[in-house]
Amino acid sequence: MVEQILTVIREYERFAVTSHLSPEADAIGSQLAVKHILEALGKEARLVLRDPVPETLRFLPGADSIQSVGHFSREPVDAWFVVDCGQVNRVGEGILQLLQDHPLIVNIDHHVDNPLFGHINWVKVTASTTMVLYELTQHLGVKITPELATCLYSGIVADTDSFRNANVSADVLSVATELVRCGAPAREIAVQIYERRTLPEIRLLGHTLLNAQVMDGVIWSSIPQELFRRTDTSVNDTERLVEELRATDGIRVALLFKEMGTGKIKVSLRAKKEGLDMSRIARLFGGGGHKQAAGCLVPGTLEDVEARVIQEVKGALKTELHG
Ligand SMILES: [Mn+2]
Repeated sequence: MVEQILTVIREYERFAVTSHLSPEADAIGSQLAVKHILEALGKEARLVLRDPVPETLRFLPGADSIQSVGHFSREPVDAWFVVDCGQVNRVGEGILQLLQDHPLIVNIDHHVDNPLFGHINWVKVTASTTMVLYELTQHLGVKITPELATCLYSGIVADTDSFRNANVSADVLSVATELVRCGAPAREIAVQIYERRTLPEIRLLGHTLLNAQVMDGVIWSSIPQELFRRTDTSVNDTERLVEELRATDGIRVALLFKEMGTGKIKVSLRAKKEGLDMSRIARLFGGGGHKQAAGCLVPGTLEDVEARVIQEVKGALKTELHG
């Protein structure tokens, strides 16, 4: 499959690149990395995302070139790259339609449950999609500029939760080392990703921690619409709140429930240790993700969804304990 991707890149000239809804550093870092790689080879790359680039990720080199669906040119392209998408419908409305009739979709991802929706698929279970793209640069012999290094490194930092998740390996650390050597500004990237919370976000974090409940090794907190209103925040301001819950000593699983105001509840699931599969539980509710970090969007009320998800998590903990 790597060979096929190399052939596509060498044979064709015009590419489009996209990623998932609510894009984070691995999604945008991967998308921009593909652009830098293609342009280094003299190819044309157009980028589109359904959701806007978050303010805190605008530092990623090339972020300004990412277009909204409305502004995206409908000029034909030879191939589409879809990066960091565990499911094709995660690209969102508008882009999904553009992909549907295209004869050449290249799917590059690291989600274990990726159904290989592309015509060419390179799905490797590793820390980040940018890890896979680093490998692509090695196959292509593309020089890693500071800009490309910044995009690749940011994806690794975000998806390892700053080198703290179980997906950190010697390989991940050595790629990260190489990227810093190539000019990725490690401290600057850490500040951009972790230390740019607004005061309303900090207040929302405070409420989330105050409202947390713990039972049988599970910690959870819920954010009703009313709390979003009171703190002048939205679901976009909940990045990494669940990781703060997971920092509690002695817990096994952390859950965050967010009332979307659309009759649906967004659930983030985090396992403290390897072994418990959060993506399996997320899939029961129509979601997906990784073993240690997963999510789902569930129709229902806050109380109802809380009860159902917590019951599944407790069941999984029990099964793990007793065999
Ligand atoms: Mn990712």
